[in-house]
Amino acid sequence: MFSLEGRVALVTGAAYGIGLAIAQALAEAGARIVFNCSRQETVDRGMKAYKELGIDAKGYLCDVTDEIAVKSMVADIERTIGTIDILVNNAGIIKRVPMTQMDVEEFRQVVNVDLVGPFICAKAVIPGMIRKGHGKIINICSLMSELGRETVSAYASAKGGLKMLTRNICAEYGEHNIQCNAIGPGYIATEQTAPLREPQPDGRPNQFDAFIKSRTPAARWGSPEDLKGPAVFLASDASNFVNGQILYVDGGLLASLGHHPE
Ligand code: NAP
Ligand code: GCO
Repeated sequence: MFSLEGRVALVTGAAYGIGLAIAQALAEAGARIVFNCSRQETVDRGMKAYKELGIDAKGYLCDVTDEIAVKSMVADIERTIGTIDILVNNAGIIKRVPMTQMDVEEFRQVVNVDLVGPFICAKAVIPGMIRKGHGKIINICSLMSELGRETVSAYASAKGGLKMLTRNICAEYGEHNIQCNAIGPGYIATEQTAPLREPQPDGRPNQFDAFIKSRTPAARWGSPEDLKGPAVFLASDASNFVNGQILYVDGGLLASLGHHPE
């Protein structure tokens, strides 16, 4: 029930980081991988990574906020490879700026990529899934789908909206045997969170690094590898009666108040 043999998976923004790990897991379960990024150099970086992993992936230069480009990419995938069975809405950005100092255009850009992009991609693949009689959509949410913190107002707003888009796709398309769920990663060690982990300019440890380790029962940052199993589960027949759920893969962070300092 965990096999993805014969399935076509589009993982957006999957040149490195969480997207690459998820795509690798889906490939190891048998899926054919397609991915896209908004910069050619990133597509090239991704193609090199897949080749080194022995994965025959196809990469597209496509910005998830550009509906015309997304529809063209999906049509080309359907024509050259096959109908998309699995969509992972992974592409995302973050801007860490105190809200009162954030330009409205910066706010709009984050929401555009992190919320409008998944809408555009899901809207493009659902018709094919309906024709085929099944489909899996996995949105990559966040702890910020549930919690706020300083400097991430745009990101939290987008990821909170993505949680509700997940539930709405479930409600609207469940009758077509389409399951739309989300993975909510905790704090994962990728390029996106590097500024939260790197030592301070004077060489002292990053206080946020210590904070996250104290807030997380697992007492560590997650790795993209930690997301592989949950992704295969939600992409496979093993989750055919799971719909509209957010699966938090956070080392227990959301369940805990955190350790009282000694
Ligand atoms: P990352 O290292 O910053 O990678 C983001 C990827 O998305 C890159 O390949 C990037 O390539 C692509 N991308 C960005 N904007 C795009 C656009 N407009 N169109 C297409 N592709 C685009 O991020 P990550 O840490 O792996 O995170 C991946 C996802 O997980 C994001 O949605 C993030 O919000 C979410 N997440 C991350 C964490 C964490 O702790 N790392 C935790 C929870 C959720 P280009 O720049 O070339 O387009
Ligand atoms: C931040 C981090 C987080 C993680 C992730 C947590 O600045 O707080 O980037 O937002 O990326 O979303 O689930």
